[in-house]
This record gives sequence, C-alpha cells and structure tokens, in this order.
Amino acid sequence: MNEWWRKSVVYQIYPKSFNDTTGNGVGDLQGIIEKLDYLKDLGVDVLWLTPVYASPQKDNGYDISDYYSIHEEYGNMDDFDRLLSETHQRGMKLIMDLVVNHTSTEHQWFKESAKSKDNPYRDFYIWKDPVDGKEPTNWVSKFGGNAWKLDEKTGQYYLHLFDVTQADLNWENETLRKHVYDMMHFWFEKGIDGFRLDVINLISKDQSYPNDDGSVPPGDGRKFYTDGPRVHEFLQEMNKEVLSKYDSMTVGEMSSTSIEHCIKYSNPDRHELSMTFNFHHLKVDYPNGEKWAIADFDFLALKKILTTWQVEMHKGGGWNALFWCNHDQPRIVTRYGNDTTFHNESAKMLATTIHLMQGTPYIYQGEEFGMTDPAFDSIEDYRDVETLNYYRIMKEKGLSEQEIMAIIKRKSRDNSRTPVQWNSTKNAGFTTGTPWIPVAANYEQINAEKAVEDANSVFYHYKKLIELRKNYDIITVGAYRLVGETDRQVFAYERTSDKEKAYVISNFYGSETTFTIPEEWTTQAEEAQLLLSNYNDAKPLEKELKLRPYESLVYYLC
Ligand code: TEU
Repeated sequence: MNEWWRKSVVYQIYPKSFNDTTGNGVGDLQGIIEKLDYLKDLGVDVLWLTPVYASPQKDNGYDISDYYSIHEEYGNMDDFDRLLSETHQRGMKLIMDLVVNHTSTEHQWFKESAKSKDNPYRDFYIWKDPVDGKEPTNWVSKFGGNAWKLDEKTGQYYLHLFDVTQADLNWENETLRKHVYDMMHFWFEKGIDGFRLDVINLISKDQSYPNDDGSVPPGDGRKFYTDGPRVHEFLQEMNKEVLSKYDSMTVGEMSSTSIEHCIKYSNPDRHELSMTFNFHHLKVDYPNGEKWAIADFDFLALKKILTTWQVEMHKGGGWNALFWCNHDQPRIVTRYGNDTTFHNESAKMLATTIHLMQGTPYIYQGEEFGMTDPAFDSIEDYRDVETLNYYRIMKEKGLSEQEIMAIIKRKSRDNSRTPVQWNSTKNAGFTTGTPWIPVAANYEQINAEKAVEDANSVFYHYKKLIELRKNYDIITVGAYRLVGETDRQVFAYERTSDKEKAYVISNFYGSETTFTIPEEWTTQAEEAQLLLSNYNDAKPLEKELKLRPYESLVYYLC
C-alpha cells in the first residue's frame, strides 16, 4: 500500500470548540461541514476529529460511553456519514480518535463489570483487592490523586490512570481485545481513513502491580505501565486483525515514551502504527519535570530534543508526527513565541521551524491564524477536569490564589480549548448562544476571516508550507542535521538528499542577532534560492546573516 500519509498535513479538530450551528454553545458536526471549504483552501490533506462518540463529557469525550454512537450535542450518525462523504468529495481524508486505554464508567461494559466479581465483564477492567486495607498501589492518576478507586459494593478497587470516571481497560483479556477490533472494523467499514490512538502506549500494565517507591515523589507509577511488557504484541495483533486490511494511517499518542519504542511502533517492518506523537519537546518549560510550575523554556534543550528525535527516528526507520499544538497544550505562539508585538512573525517562524522537519505535520484548529492563550484570570472561566483538580491540589499545598492562577493561566489545557475565532462578530462567530467556555478577548484582532483577507497573514504562511511539502520531496525524505548547536538564539538546520538541500534558519527571540553560517553552506551561497521567509523583503544567503526579531528563512539548492 502506498504510504500517502508521509506527504500529508493533518488538521486537528476539537469539535466542542470548532463551530456551533445549533446555538447551544457547543460545536457540532454540521459546524465542521460548514468549514470544509475553508480547510480545503488551507490545503490540508487529513482531518483528525477528537472523540465524537457518546460520552458524559467529563473529559470532553475522552470518556466514551458508547463507541458506536455520536454524542448527541454533536449530531447523529447521519451527520457523521455526511461529514465523511463531504470530506472525501473534497479530496480530503478523515481519521477518528480511538480511545481504548479506558472507557467512561458509564459504558455498558463497566456497568456490567461493577455488578459483581463474577460478572462476565468483570475482567474487562482492572480490579484489585485492597492491600493492607488501602489502595493496591501508590500510583498517581495523571489528573491528580491516587489512581485507584474503591467500589464499596464488591470491596475491590479499579484502576483509572486519568479521571475517576475513566476506568482502564484490561488488555490482557482477549475478548476485550476482540471487541475493540470489531469496533475498529465498524468505523473502517464506514470509510474512515485511520485513527489517532489515545495514550496507546499505556495499555499494557506490569502484571505484578508493584508500588512505585523509587520515584520522586513516590508513586509516580509510570514505569510500570508506559511502553509496557505486551504493548508491541498487542499493536501487532491489532495491525494483523484490523489495520492491515485497510489503506489507512495511524498515529499513536505516546505518553512519556522513548525513541527506541517509537521506532518500534512506527517502523513499517514491524507492522504496528504509521507514526507517533511524543511530548518531550513540550516539556522544556517544566521546571524539574513539573507541569504545574512556571519557567522560561529551555531553548538549547528544545533544539537538542527535536534534533535527537529527527536523527534517531530517521536512522531507525521510524516516523514522527510533527506538532506544537493540540487540545492538551497551551498555544505555541504564547508559549515559545510572542503573542503581542511579534505575533505575526513569531507564529510564522514557529510554523516554519516545525513544518520543515521530517515527519507528518499536524495543525491544531486556530493555529493556522495564530490563536493565542486566552489569559483568563478567574478559575470561573476554566472548565477542564485536570485544571480544576490541580486548582484544588495547589490550594491544599498552601499556594495563594494569585500564585495558582498565574500557573493555571500558563498551563491549563483550556488554553487551547477556547472557541475558534472565526470573525469579529459576537462570540467570534462560533455560536449565536452562550459558548461552553468563554471566547478569548482578542478575537477582533485575531480571527480566520481577517487572516484570509490579509495576504500577509499567518494563514497564508501555513498554506505556503503545505504547498512546499507537496512540491519539494526533500521535506519528506531529506536527512536532518542541526547547525549551530550552541547558539542561544538561532535554531538552524539543514535537510539533505542526493539531489537537494534546504537550510532552515530561525531566530527564536525578539532581538536582532547575527548568525554565522557554516563553512559548507558558504561555498554555494550564491546559488541558494530563498524559498520562504516571514518578512517581506527577500535576502540572499550570506556568511554573516543578520536576523531580525523572530526572523525565519528557508533556502533551497538543487
Ligand atoms: O492525553 C494524554 C496525556 O497524558 C496528556 O496529554 C494529558 O493531557 C496530560 O498528561 C495532562 O497533563 C490524552 C488526551 O489527549 C487527553 O485529552 C485526555 O484527557 C487523556 O488522553 C485521557 O484520555
């Protein structure tokens, strides 16, 4: 099968915040259909929908109660079928989110499972007896607190690595796995083009369920379920039973993973997945690995991490998903760029830097015109379960309201979940009702309509990057090498193949700097053609390259 996804660009849609056509304040499938022409114009090849299945929405759909039906606020199966066919008619593909590390506790399987110890569904989940009258292990949930919940009726605990309403499935159970594969067939038979697999590297747990005493603080637990003992076996089985039968793409979301494992997950010879997301480059602003604390981002670490992943995945035959933004991360222009004076320049610079690496780029809704964090001051404006839990946890630790809100403003997942800013009318054109989460205050300045009307906007920069990928094979196939490793302001790298070369040079800061290009680049400097920049005047490649604030340049040679 041809591997079309290596040359594709994916656009991520978070339906709840995308476009509301009913006025209930929540986005819907019809709202996505309305915007398909806009997405086609942008030039993306694949749309990824985060979960649209029936769900109590404790975690905005990552808590699924029925894999075979559509969440009613979003529409129904007819709407879904229409969305799929309208997407295909425009020559785009559609992938769905596959959330099978856990289900909602409202799922029929869990309801049965909780009934009694000998219920046929009991073993679909992970139930354990208390140890010394307490939780079976000291593992913490990713959303805060212990990861086990006692069920009074049967006297056992169930595992939930996320919210207490998201019970982990027991992948050791063959019947459960068969049910998952059947469900995947159902969606493939409808004609979808693949899946994004939610936290798929957490599905295989260490069956001895040990305490985590070695970690600081104790109880982290990750080493006992991350890239676990049978995960590759399970994915190979899934590939054999389902994926190999369709011309599809798959992207696994890999939490706290390693390059070695990601090569295994995505090297085609192993028949697991097409590509992987990892998050190491988005932790360089976590002081001592702590998300709920503030620090400037470590620029040298960022270069080093992205470089290691580029080089090693290339060497090992793996494939990276490239991204800055998703529904769990603050907006990149606020985070590693500048969302005021140099909004336009820094949004474009960041886009260039990531899109010209090797892998498949992902654009998260609103990123294509530079949406920013909303900078909400009050906890009243936040909705995310993780944010609300940590608000409480930080209170318990004794932090002041002011300290807590400063952290939440920078770290909350809601930063990326505010409604898409379509235009400068009320509620940014997202809804005629009351949006489920407030719209960011800057929607009159930053919105899709304005971006489309302005030839100099971030939107057209993304469009160009997508076109370049179609026209220059080197972006897909070229080897990567970092240049100027110790430069504290410039991220520069080259891509090379037999016939072509590309040089990417980005100033990551708001002050001017001079970058001395490497010796090898100077020999052919005059032939280097400027392919892309984020300032309007072209400039030739020269030995001492003067870079303006957030300036980013791409040169090409063949
Ligand atoms: O996220 C997995 C995940 O571990 C994180 O990105 C998570 O948001 C972070 O650790 C919190 O600090 C996936 C989904 O993308 C996320 O939206 C879901 O909440 C989560 O799985 C559970 O399904």
